[in-house]
Amino acid sequence: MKINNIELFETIISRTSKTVAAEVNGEIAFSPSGASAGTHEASSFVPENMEDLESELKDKLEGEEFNQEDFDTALKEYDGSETFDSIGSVGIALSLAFKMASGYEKNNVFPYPLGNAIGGGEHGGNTAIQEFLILPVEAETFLEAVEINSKIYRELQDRYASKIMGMNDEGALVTRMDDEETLEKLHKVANEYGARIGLDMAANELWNGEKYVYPEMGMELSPKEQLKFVQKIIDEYDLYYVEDPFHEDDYSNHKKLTVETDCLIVGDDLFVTNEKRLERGVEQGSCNSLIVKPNQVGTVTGTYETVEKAFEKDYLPVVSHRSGETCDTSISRMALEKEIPIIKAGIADIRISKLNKLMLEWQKMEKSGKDPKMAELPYL
Ligand code: 2PG
Ligand code: MG
Repeated sequence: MKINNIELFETIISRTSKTVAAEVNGEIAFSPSGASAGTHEASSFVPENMEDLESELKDKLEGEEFNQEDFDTALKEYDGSETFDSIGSVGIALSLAFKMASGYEKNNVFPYPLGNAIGGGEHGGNTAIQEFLILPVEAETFLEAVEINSKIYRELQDRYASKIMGMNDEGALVTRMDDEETLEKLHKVANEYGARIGLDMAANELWNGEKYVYPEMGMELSPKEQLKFVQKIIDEYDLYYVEDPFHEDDYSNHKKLTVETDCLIVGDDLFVTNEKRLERGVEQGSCNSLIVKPNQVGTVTGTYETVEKAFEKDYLPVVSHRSGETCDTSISRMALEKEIPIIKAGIADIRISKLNKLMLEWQKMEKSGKDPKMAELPYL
């Protein structure tokens, strides 16, 4: 594709802090922003000299022909690092805008929406665990899947009204319950709707260098005790999905947990969508699934290399929003293009832009006789 026009803009995310939007040949994409970001992620910041950057990038890129890989390489060369240490969020915004301008393929396999029902940790809330998630595994259509998540969310609001204080950064409910009570209540309600539950423990944020700390429950667990605790709650609450149960450099305990359970053990801060970190996980047998967040690795090319490696090695990819979001729908488009079986994109608030994109695509395919279907999930 020939680059006719590049522009950069200052915009905001759902937490109201600044982010970057980029336009390539008339198509716009935004960079999201994480609160519980891993230390091995690509840099994410809004550069001060956006106007100078825009004019330098125009000089360098406009009028030239690129494919996605060459474009992403040119961005890294301009930056001078693999992790966008100079241009920060401009990197992923431009890479996503280029992809948007060159077009996403639409396959007819849809992801299951993994919804954050009750939240805590760095995203705000009473629990130490960051996300209490629901997955409507019995849904036969994407619309039904979204409806089940919405019903569970509203049911929680009604049934536990006296315990609910509001919503957090991701639109998840903030309650007065501690971690175990939340698990108990969510398990009960999700069961009634045929959904399974999961957690993003975001254990980096619990880890103080020696122990995993759960202030609400007065617990401080050594890595060995953390392993036992996670195994216990997997059994007790029939968890389908556990993300980041250990800190970002603990490949060994991730492996111990993976071999002893038959649920998804998902690396987010552990892999940061980075093919090399995933390879190390594959070698060691750590996790059987991974979070895919384009801005963790900084480019669409890097994201897709990691997704392809995951499929090759039988790791289930879960494409995910960040806690600081915009209405950008790139991850929904990626899910359809790469047939990614799960999308973690919230239930309410600004998160619905990603769900709505997939709801529209499902209905469009039905109308045109393209026979959309839900992805196949393992361990059911
Ligand atoms: C996560 C994400 C999204 P953040 O940890 O998986 O839910 O949070 O964007 O704050 O890293
Ligand atoms: Mg996470």
